[in-house]
Amino acid sequence: MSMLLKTDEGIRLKGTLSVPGDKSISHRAVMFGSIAEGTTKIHGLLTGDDCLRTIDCFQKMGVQIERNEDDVEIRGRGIDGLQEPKEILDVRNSGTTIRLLLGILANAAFHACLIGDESIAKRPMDRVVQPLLKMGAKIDGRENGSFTPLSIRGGSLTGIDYISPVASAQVKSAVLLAGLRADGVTSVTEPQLSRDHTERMLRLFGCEVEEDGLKKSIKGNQTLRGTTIHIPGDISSAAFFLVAGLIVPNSELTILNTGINPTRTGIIDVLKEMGADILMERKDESSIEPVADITVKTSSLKGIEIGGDIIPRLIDEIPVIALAATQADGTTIIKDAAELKVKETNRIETVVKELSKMGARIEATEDGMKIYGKSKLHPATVDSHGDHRIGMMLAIASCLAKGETAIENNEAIGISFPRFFDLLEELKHSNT
Ligand code: SPQ
Repeated sequence: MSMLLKTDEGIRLKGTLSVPGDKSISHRAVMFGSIAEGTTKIHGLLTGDDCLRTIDCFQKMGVQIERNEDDVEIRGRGIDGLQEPKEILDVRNSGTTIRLLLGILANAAFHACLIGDESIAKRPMDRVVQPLLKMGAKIDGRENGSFTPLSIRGGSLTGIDYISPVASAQVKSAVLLAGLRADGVTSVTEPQLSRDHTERMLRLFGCEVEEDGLKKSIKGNQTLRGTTIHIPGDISSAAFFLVAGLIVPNSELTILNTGINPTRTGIIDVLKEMGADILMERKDESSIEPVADITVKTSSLKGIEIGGDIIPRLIDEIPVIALAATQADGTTIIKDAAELKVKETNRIETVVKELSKMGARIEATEDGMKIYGKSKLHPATVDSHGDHRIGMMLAIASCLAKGETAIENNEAIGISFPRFFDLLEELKHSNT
């Protein structure tokens, strides 16, 4: 499908909005609720396609999950209570679903087959499969288990001390989840800190997770107990409106109840360094995940260098940070971000290709990109390539391009932000 976005002379963005629940936290809430003993109530679940896939997979393993809009009630079966699925588990576009599920299934003494869409078929699964094989799970798949389709038969596992070559929350989570039922202690050490929602939520479900710098450890034979979870707004979704409010002239936006877990707020740090006017008002301190209302006003931005330990804290926001950089004075260099190549698309390639069509001066590098500001953007026919974050970034870019911009494959946005286009239109005001 294609979406036509019209931008009139002198539009500005104004208003207060809420973004849908955090995708990473939503997946984990459904997964942990399913393998916990007792009932789990979730409020504010993201109802995008990725999280609906997670629900579907656990329903296929006999878990009773009832959903009323974004409120969900799960009758947990305990890890040992999951049933062998009669059908193939299809995760479609969701990397988090397949990788974390592999960690859970490594404990289950039955057989399961996992597939996804064309994008998932290109994404590396060996980063999760390798440590799980070391723990004793039986996994096979295309190219020796490196890609989907995959099949897994779990069983009795032994804890390992795993040194991960990549800073990846999906790898860390899969190994820790496998460790829940393994003999002994299971540890994962990563080169930089990735998002820590799994560690926080395991504690909420009554498990012990130990931390020693970048090393996270879990003892085997732990049981999760059902609980109640309130999911904050997704900072990765808020990111599109943060940047929109900064680069569209005469704008001011407030985004309510946004998750500000420090492992996710790299975008705030980077935008502030670029000169952004951002105000954060911290909310309820009692939640396991910190939350704030965030206000942004149109600002003059300057180019900066982004790399090193901050990359895992903003990896999913790089497409929209690249857009912000097209409107900054000077050059922005994004480096140490080769992980972008194995996301829903190769995000170095798709960002450079699509923003160039709109007049941005941007080039790909081996591990990131170089953006030369400031560019005047013009309308074009652009393509999300089936990647929700590329589609949303292009929709925000269209607000600077007077005229009509067509976004092809716009339906991908439903993966993480079902009402995105309606919300964007509601915030548009004329300057006169
Ligand atoms: O779930 P999926 O498809 O991997 O989603 C993405 C995204 O942009 O929405 C990545 F393409 O987010 C990942 C993120 O990049 C979600 C995630 C998580 O919930 O644990 C962790 C990050 O991936 P990784 O590979 O660094 O662990």
